Amino acid sequence: MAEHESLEFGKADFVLMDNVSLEEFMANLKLRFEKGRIYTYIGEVVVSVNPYRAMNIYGRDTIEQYKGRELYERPPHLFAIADAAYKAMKRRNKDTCIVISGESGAGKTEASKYIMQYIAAITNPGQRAEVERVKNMLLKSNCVLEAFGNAKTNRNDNSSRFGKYMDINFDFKGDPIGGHINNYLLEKSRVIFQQEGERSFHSFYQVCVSVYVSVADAMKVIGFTADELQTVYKVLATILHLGNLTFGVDGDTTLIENSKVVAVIGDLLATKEENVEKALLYRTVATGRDVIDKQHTAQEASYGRDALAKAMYERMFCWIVGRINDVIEVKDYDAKVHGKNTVIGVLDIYGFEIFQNNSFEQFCINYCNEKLQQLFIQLVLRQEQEEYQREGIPWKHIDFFNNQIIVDLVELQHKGIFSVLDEACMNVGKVTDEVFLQGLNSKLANHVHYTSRKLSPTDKSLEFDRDFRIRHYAGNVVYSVVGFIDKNKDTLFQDFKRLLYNSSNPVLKVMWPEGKLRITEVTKRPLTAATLFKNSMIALVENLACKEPYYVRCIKPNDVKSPLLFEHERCRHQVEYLGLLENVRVRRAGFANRQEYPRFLQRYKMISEFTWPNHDLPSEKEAVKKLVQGCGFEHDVAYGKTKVFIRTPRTLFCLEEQRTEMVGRIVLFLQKVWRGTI
Ligand code: AOV
Ligand code: MG
Repeated sequence: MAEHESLEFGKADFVLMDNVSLEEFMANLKLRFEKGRIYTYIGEVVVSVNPYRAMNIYGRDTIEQYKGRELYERPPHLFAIADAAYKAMKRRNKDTCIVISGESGAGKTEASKYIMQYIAAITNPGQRAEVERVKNMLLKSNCVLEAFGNAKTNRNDNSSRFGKYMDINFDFKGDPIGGHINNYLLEKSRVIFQQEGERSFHSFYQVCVSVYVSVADAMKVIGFTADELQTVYKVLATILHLGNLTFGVDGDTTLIENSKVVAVIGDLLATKEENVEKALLYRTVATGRDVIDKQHTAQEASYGRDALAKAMYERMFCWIVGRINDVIEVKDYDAKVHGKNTVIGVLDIYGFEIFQNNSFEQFCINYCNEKLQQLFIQLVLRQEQEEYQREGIPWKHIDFFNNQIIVDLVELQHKGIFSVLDEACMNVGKVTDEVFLQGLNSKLANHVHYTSRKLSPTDKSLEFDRDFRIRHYAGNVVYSVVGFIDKNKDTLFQDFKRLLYNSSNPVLKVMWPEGKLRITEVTKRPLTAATLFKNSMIALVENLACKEPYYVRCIKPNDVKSPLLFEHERCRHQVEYLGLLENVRVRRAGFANRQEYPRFLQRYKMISEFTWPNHDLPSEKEAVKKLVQGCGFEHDVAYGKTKVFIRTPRTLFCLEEQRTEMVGRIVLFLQKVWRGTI
């Protein structure tokens, strides 16, 4: 429970509600939003409502207020969660992670930046140069990745179009000594197409104006060389020029209509004009022992051009992440192998989104959000309840919607949507989006979370034959199958890879190592985009699940970016699908802290005459009972089979205070004995 806030701002922790009801929850959320209190706890989870205005709550003075404090000592804030994760890492040697979730535009990326700023501000009191360097790199990398990976969408002017997980490594002093960024599926189709009202990645616009100066500066600080920066500009320029290329036909010949552009591209890519032209118009194929050049149709050539633009951008993005990792990764061999090296991971992904037209990218993004919701369920709602049952603590089960069924619908082997898609892609003969849709309809006809125009012909939301609909945890989304097959196969003709590898620009060449292979050496079918994404999501969730998680649950108050508007229905929907009320119920009925009896006794035995220095009770459990009774905390504690459960954090805080006092007294006593004054 947070103190130092008067009740006029509502309840700082939803756990303190008089009645756990949706109405009361919403009233409290609204009141706090209107009073400028954008953060509220559910125990250790932070609920955040996007204020859509600059808040004066992230400065140095605020940081000082939270530094080293316990969660409930100060009003709710992201800083308190960051500090809790940091303390757990430092005191208990635990790897922790901060998972930030919420739909598009809810404030995840902003939150992740404030969290990183906080961690940077409270560490390295000794001003060690190497640690300062690492911190600077970590902060600068945000600005670079946002330039290349974010774009304006109809949901958010600065929408993350890639998933980002950043590990920060700490040494035994608790100072950051390095980091590592994992990036997930960039929405590269944005390079060639944007829905109405949207834009391509910021980087394309920043090339033209001075804003880019700050990004370029950040890149220089990180260590990108002048040649590397030049290559980045050239790749962006190439993509823009590719967009101007058109193809036509003359009899049997496919040709480039505006061939001047080809010369420009050749120049930018440091390769011969005729090589560019050939790669755009022909495909080298191996037939038996022969290698022949097969001419593209105009349609194939356009497809190739778009694939090239997308692939060049994606490859450059991954290369930038790789270069940042080169400079932030823990270098010191000792720190890696011998030193205590703990991490705090910060996850900031693309939020759940529904657009006018939803395609493969939205499908992947929304699946990613399902996975994270499932993790939240596992860690916060399910395991918690299972532990009470296991330990024999009286417990009334709290129901919640388990979205595992939707996760399975997408990712299950053989039966899931990704499997059906991969199968359709491998079809011999006809490989079309319609074949994929037929596959879905035949395999998933009876699934309660799946339907399509064919299965529900009278359903108004399914306008076209190509539509299918998924009932996601966060709402219904209609997807169009158009483009699923292509995007999943993600084909880039080998000729382009060889073209880029053979560039005389060494920076560009590095991005395309597989261009080294000759046509006859390329045999393996690459994994599909869906399979790669699924595997990366499964690995991500496994990685998060083995860390101690801290959650920030972001809510978007309205769709018009207004700082004043709290749209009740919009917010209620989010509170519901995020499972926040269930979170309150579990938390309220549950216990904030638990410890195994021996560990608890070891830590607090000095505060009770029954246990200090030793106890003569039949078991450690009995000894803990006696200790707790003696301190007067009986009402706030339950005894499980192997662990003692403490309901409110305040009790633990009191125990800690008493312990600190006793340790002080014991030390004083021992000093006196030592000096012979006793
Ligand atoms: P998202 O990361 O959750 O969306 P952002 O963090 O980009 O959302 O937030 C969207 C916009 O809301 C920002 O550009 C700010 O204008 C505003 N905003 C968010 N949090 C704050 C805050 N704490 N203080 C002031 N303004 C804020 V997405 O990446 O689209 O899923 O994909
Ligand atoms: Mg974002």
